[in-house]
Amino acid sequence: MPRVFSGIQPSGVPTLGNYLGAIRNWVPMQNGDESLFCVVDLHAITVWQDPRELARQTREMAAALIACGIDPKRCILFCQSHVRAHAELAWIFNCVARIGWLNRMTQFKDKAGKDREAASAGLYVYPNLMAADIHAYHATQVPVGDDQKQHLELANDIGEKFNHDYGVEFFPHIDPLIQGVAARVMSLRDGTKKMSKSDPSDQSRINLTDDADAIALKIRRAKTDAEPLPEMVTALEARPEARNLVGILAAVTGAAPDAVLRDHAGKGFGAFKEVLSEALVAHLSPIAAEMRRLLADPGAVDAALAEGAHKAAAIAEPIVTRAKEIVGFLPAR
Ligand code: AQP
Repeated sequence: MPRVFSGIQPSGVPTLGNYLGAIRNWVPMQNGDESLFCVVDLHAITVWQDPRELARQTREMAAALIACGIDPKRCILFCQSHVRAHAELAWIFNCVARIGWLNRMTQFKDKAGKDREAASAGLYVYPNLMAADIHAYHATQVPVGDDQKQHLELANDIGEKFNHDYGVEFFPHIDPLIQGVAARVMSLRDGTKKMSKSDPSDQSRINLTDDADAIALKIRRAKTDAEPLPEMVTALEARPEARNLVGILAAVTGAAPDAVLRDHAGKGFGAFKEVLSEALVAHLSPIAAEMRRLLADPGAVDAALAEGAHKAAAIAEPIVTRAKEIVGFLPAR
């Protein structure tokens, strides 16, 4: 069974996008020490994080993952900064990756905004750290939302260049696993922007901690258009907000988008939004309740992360030690 690795940043409360695009797909991939799920706090600080909030958000993210079905006894769940191998291998990869490769990364352009000179150097080399996260475990399967495809291609370019430059077959090829009808969930305020936990507008997203009233209000206010719903999803090509809401309902109910449309074709969004809110509340409220229960005992969440870090380090350290030998570093005694 190939080793699986995936990560999520503790940069805010996890959203419906994180859940449908990533977390829920991790649940059936749990396979003991062959599956690693990581709260990537080193990535989170590539943009400013309030230090008083970061530790709390990290624990909250771990609780969210457990509440969504990631069981620390059936996989390795840990916090990235607890395993040094990530940062060490990332430095080597900073020296393998080419600036031209990083210049092509669209996520850097989106996140840095207009004033690129003011972005952190960490944000620029973020994809090298992501490559290290995966290669430090010789993981070959990486479940992600489709926004991360470009970073995974870069991780493969880095692994291949390392192998080529040092004349070894050390880092394996990584396969992205991009799944589900809602592979990319879009903002509720702008159907051309992805739903993000750090979007300044809370109305743009559904948080996994939102209660029924908050969900209903956000869906009622979600941007739509004046046209009735069509019969086929192909007719929603030029209607990103409508397509997004249909995709979300399909994803939470497990129906195909065309099947969702068959029930609503010819109608406006009023009734559709009510059905969508109800489906979201039914799906998400048990997760929010479980998160509250877990966070009532923060010590237990921290203990689960500590055990995970111990197991993760036992896999990554020999791999990164070997990478350092390949590079020619004098072994530490
Ligand atoms: N809107 C989305 N639709 C589908 N998948 C998504 N993911 C994120 N947003 C969506 C997937 O969630 C996983 C973890 O993402 P991350 O937290 O590491 O970083 P991100 O992609 O930058 O997520 P956010 O929510 O947008 O965080 P911020 O606001 O901090 O940048 C990834 O697999 C991602 O594909």
